[in-house]
Amino acid sequence: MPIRRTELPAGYSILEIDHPAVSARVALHGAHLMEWTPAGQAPGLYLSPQTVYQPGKAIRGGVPVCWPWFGPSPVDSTLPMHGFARTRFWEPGDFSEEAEGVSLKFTLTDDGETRRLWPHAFHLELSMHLGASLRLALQISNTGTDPFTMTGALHTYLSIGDIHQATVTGLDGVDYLDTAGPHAMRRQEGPVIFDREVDRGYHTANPIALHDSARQRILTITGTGSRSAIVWNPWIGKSKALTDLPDEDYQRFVCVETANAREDSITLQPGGTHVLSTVIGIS
Ligand code: TA6
Repeated sequence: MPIRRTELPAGYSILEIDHPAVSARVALHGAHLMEWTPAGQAPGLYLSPQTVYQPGKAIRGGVPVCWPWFGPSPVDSTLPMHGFARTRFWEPGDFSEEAEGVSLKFTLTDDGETRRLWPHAFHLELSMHLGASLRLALQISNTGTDPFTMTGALHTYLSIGDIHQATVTGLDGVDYLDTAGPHAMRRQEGPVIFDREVDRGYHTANPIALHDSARQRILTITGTGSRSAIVWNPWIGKSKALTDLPDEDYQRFVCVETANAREDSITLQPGGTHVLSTVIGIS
C-alpha cells in the first residue's frame, strides 16, 4: 500500500505517498498537496522549509486551495486572506492506486465556524491524481437555499532551479492587473520575466508554460473552469518579509495559479456545482 498516514504535532495528519511512479505528501489541513515528485524528476512543487504546521496557519508552498475568495475578502478585509478552505481540516475520502500513480479525494462541508466567516452552505470535493503529471479538481456545490458568489484559486507553487533563468509563456498580449505596487492594468508583451516582484492577475483561460531553464525542463499548467491566471513571485523584499519563507527562496519557485479572481467571480445557484481544475505536466 503506497500510502502511509503520519501525525505531526498538534494532531496534524500528513499522508505520505510512495509509489513507483510518484512520491507525494498531503496534509489533511487544507487538503494541501505539499509535495509532488514524479519518478526521475526534480520536485514539481516548492515547499518552504520554514512552513509553520499549526491549525489555522496556511502551509507555505505546494498547492493551497484558496476559497471561497481569492485575495482579501470582498466583504470584510479583516477575514483571512484567500478564504478559509486552506486552513480547515478536510475529511479524507477514498484512495485508489493504479500503475500510473494514485488518486485521492478530500471533502469539506460548511459548519458553524465557516458560516460565521461566510454565511452559506457548501460541499467541496478535491480530487487529486498524482503520477507523471498532476491533476487537481475542486468541485464546489451550493447545498444551501440561496445563491452565493465566489472567487478562488489553486495557488500552485511550482519548483524551479533558478528564478533568473525562468520565464512564463502563453500570456503574450493578455491584459492583466498588476498588483505588485499601485494597482495598474497593463498588457503582457512577450514572456513574463522575473527581475522584480511579479504579482499579476490575467483574465485568460490559456494554457501556460513555465520554462525552468536551470533544470532544462518546462512545466505546463492547463486549467478548466477558470478564467483567471495569477503569476506571482515575491522577489527579494517580500521574501524577506515573509517569516515562513527563507530570504533566498524567491529564487526557487514561481506561483502559476489557476483561478477565478476579482471580476471573474462565479455565482452558484442553489443545487449548482462548479469544477475548477488544473493539470501540471513536466517535459
Ligand atoms: O497569489 C498571489 C498573492 O495574492 C500575492 O499577492 C501574495 O499575497 C500571495 O498570494 C501569498 O498570499 P499568502 O496569503 O499565502 O501569503
